[in-house]
Amino acid sequence: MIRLSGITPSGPVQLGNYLGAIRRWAAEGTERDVYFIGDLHAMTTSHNPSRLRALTREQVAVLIAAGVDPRSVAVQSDLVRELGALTWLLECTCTYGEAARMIQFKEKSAGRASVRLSLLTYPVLMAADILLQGAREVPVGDDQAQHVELARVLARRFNGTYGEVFVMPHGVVPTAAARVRDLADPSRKMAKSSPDSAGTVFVLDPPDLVRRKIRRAVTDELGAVRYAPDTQPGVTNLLEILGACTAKDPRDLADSLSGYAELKEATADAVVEELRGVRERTQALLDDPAELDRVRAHGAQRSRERSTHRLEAALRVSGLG
Ligand code: AQP
Repeated sequence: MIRLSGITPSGPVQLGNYLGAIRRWAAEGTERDVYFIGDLHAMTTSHNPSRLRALTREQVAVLIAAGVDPRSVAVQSDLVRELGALTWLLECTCTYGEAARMIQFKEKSAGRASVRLSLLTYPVLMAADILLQGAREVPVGDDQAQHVELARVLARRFNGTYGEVFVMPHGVVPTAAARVRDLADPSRKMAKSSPDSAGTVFVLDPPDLVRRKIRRAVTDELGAVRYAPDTQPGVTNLLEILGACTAKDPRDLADSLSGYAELKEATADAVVEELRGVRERTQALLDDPAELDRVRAHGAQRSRERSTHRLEAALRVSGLG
């Protein structure tokens, strides 16, 4: 069974990406899976080409440094021709209404004077990512579950109209994945592209910066360390992070800590320790371009080998070629 998941190079990898996704890919992934850097997805909003290239490279390095099997790592644009072709076939299978109804499109386009057409069509590209590789299992957060459902609808419609080409994928929402919130504003999730980096711990931040950000994390006036997501979101977020880094239950941790200063020190120590190895190995990989190029070339070749016959079949049954 092939499992497929991705990360978008829309900014430097942050602690939430690492604790919620990458660490799991490293622990549970196999050589057969696909963990890809979605650089094409990063182009749906305004982007800087050289920054995109650098972030893509950095993400390849972070994945390998975190222990994701290098044989399962790929860069999306290395298959841009194949994906472009399949996206077109799937766009010809999808209705405008289906694309426009995607909640993420509504959220991300709201209030913007200018919206790239690709923001509307990117769930179809995501369907192409999944269907081209024949992925059966797609681990996603709640916010992406609707996109996997669209991939299923398109696969079923395409197979039913033209002939059985695609494997039916399933979205799986991972259980108990850490959901890390912004340190400066715990009402929103930690994100790579947050307007304010004070609330975001980046995986490559030096330890003293990590400590500074955690010491300045927003808490509350109540003064008691309690696991209470609704009434104490800042404190609860720190407990979640500490729990994820130490493999302890955040509720038990709350009982063992007497004040906010102690909670912040313990969390800072745990995060610095958790990220130390990843940061050092990433830096070593970024200094070794040949190794990164080799991993990337292998990922591209493997993805192409696995998908060429499926793309050819899809083109043929559609009446092309
Ligand atoms: N705060 C988070 N806590 C736990 N998991 C998170 N993920 C993202 N943020 C958190 C998970 O990381 C994986 C890769 O995410 P993505 O790059 O595909 O997209 P995203 O969710 O939009 O990531 P960001 O960091 O929030 O980026 P921007 O700022 O561009 O929106 C996914 O599995 C995601 O669930």
